[in-house]
Amino acid sequence: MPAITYELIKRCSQTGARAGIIHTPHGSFETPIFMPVGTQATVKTLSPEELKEMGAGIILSNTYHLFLRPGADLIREAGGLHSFMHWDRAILTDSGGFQVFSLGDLRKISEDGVAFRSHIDGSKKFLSPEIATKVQMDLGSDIIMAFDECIPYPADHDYAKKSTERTLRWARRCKDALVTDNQGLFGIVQGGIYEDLRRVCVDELIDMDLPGYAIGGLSVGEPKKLMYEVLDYTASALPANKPRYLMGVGTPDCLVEGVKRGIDMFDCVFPTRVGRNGTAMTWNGRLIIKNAEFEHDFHPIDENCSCYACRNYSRAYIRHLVRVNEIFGMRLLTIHNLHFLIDFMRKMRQAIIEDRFGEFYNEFAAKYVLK
Ligand code: PRF
Ligand code: ZN
Repeated sequence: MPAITYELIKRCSQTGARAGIIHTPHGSFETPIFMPVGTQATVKTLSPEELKEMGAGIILSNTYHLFLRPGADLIREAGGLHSFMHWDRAILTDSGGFQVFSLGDLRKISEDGVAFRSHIDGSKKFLSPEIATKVQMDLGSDIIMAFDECIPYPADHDYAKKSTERTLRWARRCKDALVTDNQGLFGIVQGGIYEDLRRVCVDELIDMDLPGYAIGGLSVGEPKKLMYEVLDYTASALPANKPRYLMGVGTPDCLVEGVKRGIDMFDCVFPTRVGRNGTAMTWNGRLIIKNAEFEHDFHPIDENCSCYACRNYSRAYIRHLVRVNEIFGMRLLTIHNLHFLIDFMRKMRQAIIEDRFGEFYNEFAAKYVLK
């Protein structure tokens, strides 16, 4: 049995949406799912118990950050990331490719890998497909991501083609470097905004017979309409019996559009980051809790939300905490936002199972205000 398997539960009769279950060595979770981001081996401000209470079945962490600090050796010594951070459900780690490429001038890319300077102390570092895979093996992540290049937007066809071909060679090297049966390697589809490149990339990755596939290189500044077009042909070309993961996407409107096109997994810093900035996510769009309009508002963030923050605290109180920069205010908004998104995914899944995803989609579009 491969470490990671996908079980299809129900397919929507009108769209590409699907409900499933993903099985991992650290438990199973229902899809479509949103994965909270725990970059530094913690989902900022929350304990694992709080994450469990809101129903998180898998979290994402980052090779790049943990490789620099505290280092893979220390986490291996601790018995792996699960034991180090006291999280016994599934963990997916991103490979570091994306983070390294965000460093701009501080990096130099070659066929072998990427030389870069640490954003912490400026020291020289190197990541390659082999090193990124070895680090993720040491971390003990259930799902290991291939080391890729996220092509910037815009990029011309020639650059995108060369980069995508290298990402494919790197994916094969990651597969060769993986020597464990209880972790699964996901390939990452790149190709920029070019259909021919996306299709070649999908075909080559399918030939590698990996347990899951991610779509990378989207939500990098391109218009949303273009992202949905790329998603249309990319997601539908991926195998139906494997999980599909759209990387770095997590606003409600993009989640609905992704699920509609058959995406099963998402991650994004959005809910946690905007929460720490004083913003609450709701079915009607974002609430800027800091705003003066909430000064005397003693209602919860959302009357219908069952999260710890909404059960016990008012908008006025949370606004006060945010304004005076109290950590508890950040915690309450992080709890609410993650609870909201996990619940949002659960409601989409239920709609798919009852074959009314089309109605869910229309109701969402009617209510949700893009800001
Ligand atoms: N590659 C990797 N991680 C990512 C991305 C990618 O393209 C993105 C793009 N949205 C987010 N995170 N490895
Ligand atoms: Zn709430």
